[in-house]
Amino acid sequence: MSRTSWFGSIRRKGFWNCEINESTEMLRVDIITIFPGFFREVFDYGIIRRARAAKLVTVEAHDLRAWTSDKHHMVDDRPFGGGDGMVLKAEPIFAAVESLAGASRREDFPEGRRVVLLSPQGRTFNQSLATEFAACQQLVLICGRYEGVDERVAETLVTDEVSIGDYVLSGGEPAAIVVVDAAIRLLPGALGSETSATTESFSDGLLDYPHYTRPTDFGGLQVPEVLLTGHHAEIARWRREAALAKTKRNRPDLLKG
Ligand code: 9WO
Repeated sequence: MSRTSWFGSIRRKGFWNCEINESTEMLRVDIITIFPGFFREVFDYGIIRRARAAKLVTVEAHDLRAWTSDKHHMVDDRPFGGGDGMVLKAEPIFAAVESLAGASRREDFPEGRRVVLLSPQGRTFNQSLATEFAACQQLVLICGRYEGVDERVAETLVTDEVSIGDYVLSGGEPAAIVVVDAAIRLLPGALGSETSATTESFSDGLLDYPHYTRPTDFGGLQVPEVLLTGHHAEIARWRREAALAKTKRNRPDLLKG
């Protein structure tokens, strides 16, 4: 048997075949935005780059203007009831989701397909929601701009209205990057063998313990002695206590739940 036909037979069984992976395991992320260029490089680094190269995920940013039907490609309009600023129109957003996800009402999306609106009015994003998103087949993220998004998008189209925290941004794009990053690093195989998602912050409800590397003396700033002893049990105890102390100081809310 020649080398090429042996390789071909393995491929047909699907062990190394991306096309089979694509229909089963792969996460597809579609971002709807009026600034697709905003995302040009952010997904080209580190874990996300590696996950894309390994075909664990595809990420695409789509220009909302492509789904406008008027000759001026209007994505925004003035608010009913008056007030300053503009509101993103419902129609192009519904059309974009229809074409990217195959439906435009939340009850028509199959399980495994989530349509997310990033907005300060959403429920707060956390590690648990990141885990749910990582288990999806497709994530469609809608980035708002201007003074807001026509509320019919939140009322009937999206499955999740999500905030990454209590502050106002100039648009949903930075929040979409946060959500996509948190989900992708949780995909099976995204982290190298050197790192485990389960040993990091939040997996045990505490903040991470402090880290140090060489030199041991940095202009008089010392590394805690215990970390230099090689005594694994004592190091583990020190790390637990340091994590707890840091959580009490910076995030007491995590200890009350
Ligand atoms: C603008 C504004 C101006 C005066 C008073 C109140 C205001 N609220 C807003 C506003 O919410 N603008 C949004 C900007 C419109 C939708 C997109 N924008 C957005 C998304 N800002 N912040 C987010 C966001 C998304 C997810 N997590 C945190 C913030």
